[in-house]
Amino acid sequence: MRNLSEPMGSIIRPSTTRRRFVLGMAASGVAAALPRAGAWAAAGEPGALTGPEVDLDIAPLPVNFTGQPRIATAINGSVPGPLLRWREGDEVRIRVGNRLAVPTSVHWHGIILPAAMDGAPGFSFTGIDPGESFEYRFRLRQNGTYWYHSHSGFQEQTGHYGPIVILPRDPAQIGAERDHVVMLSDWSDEDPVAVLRTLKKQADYYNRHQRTVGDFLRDAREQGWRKAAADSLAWGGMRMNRTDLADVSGVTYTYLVNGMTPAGNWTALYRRGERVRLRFINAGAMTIFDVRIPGLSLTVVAADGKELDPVTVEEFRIAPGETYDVIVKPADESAYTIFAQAADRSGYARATLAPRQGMSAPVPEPDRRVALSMADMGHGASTEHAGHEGHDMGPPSYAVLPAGIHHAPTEFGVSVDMRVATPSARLDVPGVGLRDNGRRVLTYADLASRFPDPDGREPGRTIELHLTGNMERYLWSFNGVGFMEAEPLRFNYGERLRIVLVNDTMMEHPIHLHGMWSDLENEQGQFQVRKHTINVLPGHLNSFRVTADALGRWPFHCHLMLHMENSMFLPVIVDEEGRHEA
Ligand SMILES: [Cu+2]
Repeated sequence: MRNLSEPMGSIIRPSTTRRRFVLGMAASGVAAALPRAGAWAAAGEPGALTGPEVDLDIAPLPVNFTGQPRIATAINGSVPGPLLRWREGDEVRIRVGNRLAVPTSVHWHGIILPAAMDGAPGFSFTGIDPGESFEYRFRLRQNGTYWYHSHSGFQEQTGHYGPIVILPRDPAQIGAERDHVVMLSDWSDEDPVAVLRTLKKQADYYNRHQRTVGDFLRDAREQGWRKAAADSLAWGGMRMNRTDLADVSGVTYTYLVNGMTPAGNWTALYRRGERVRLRFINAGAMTIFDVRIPGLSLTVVAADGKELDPVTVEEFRIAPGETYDVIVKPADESAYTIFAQAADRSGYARATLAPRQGMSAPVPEPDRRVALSMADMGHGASTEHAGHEGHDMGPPSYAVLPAGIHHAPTEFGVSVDMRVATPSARLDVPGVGLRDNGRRVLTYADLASRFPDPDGREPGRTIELHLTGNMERYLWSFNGVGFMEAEPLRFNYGERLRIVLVNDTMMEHPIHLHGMWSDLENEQGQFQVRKHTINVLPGHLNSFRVTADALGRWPFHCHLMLHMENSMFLPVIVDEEGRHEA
């Protein structure tokens, strides 16, 4: 174990007790004495496994991220697990051994493969019992940045995740002299089961940012009394706590980059003039991150593994499950801070890009916390269009739902405490806390695949699903129906269909469909970008196309772990029996 009598005080310079906790007492959580441990931490380069045959060993591992010894769920003795560097076209074989006391699994997030290899227990796969092993085998039909993680219990929260880089068969169109994985995650010393129990008792427990009269007065000063009062009344009327931007926060989380705390300062090396490809992966269980590197422009070249028309920004939001590849080109030999603040501003993950180990650059303070506004919720969207004011506009029209949105009868029950009447379909919305922050922030409107619609057919039918919840009871669902009661969604094998997601809650939900791509559409219902995880903003509507070319039973769920568990989760069945109509 790390010698705790040598705190990292000279690096941390804590201003408060809580800040010290947020930054992490220990440099890295992984015990240095164990074999292969700290592969990520020690050299600043990931422990990579190359070649099509891989052995992964899932076992408990003593760690210490905060000064308190804990047990993580590790892969080959490290958190994250090893980088799997594969080549497109190869057939890979991964033997996974389970040395835990409970069943485990490995899900290959974003990889197109047969259902039996997908690794979600209870679907086309039974899980890996203690002492048992399982051999995964599938051919790689794609390239790019992906990741793997447990689909069993809360193991992902406790360290069971790792990155995948699939090199293209043909040389990449977008070159870089350096290549680093930047895997973001959130660590809690609390047992995730206890965290969920706490949230069930008091949903705002980890939210230490309740609004006060002082906040209202500040809003009034900045926005004028009328707007502040109108906002306040509207929120009061919906019985919502508008500051609840994250269920679980820096109160319990320490945010990690490649398994290193902010104090540990994981460092990516570069040489002057190099193009550096940074492969960001959000492996956080419950944390949406806002990422920037002060002093450098970020050219985003891939989303969820797939190449984009490059777009240059200063900041991007990344939700759990998503990946973004970014090219930076430092022109000097300075250190730069890779700064990933939690969307609720309760803490941050931090790393450094530098020509040498041991360098560092100033670390920004987290931005001021901004409350969710009616504009963020889409309610204000009609007044954002030039020339329109007030509430006398007709109902908005949606290209993908010509008859308007439809709340299912199941949405009218105790499991749903809010429905949005006029969701916004706009993609050029940065998300709460990023609006007008003075930086050029990536939005989904900026993401354009470098290829036309890979299917080419218009969707044959549309399935409308609402993302629903009851914040106070900490219940999450599709259309007000939790996983246990839900009828599976049925796709006809071979069809092209459209899914419309309407977010009736005040939280973002990164929705992930296994086994098939999610081809995000623009506001007009045209193909825009191929993804595997679509982060739907509060009060917004997103649509995507699916080609149902993968037989079997597949999970479809929110990638916020406690939302998935509790239980924004639907089974999808792709079969050839009969026709299924919307
Ligand atoms: Cu969710």
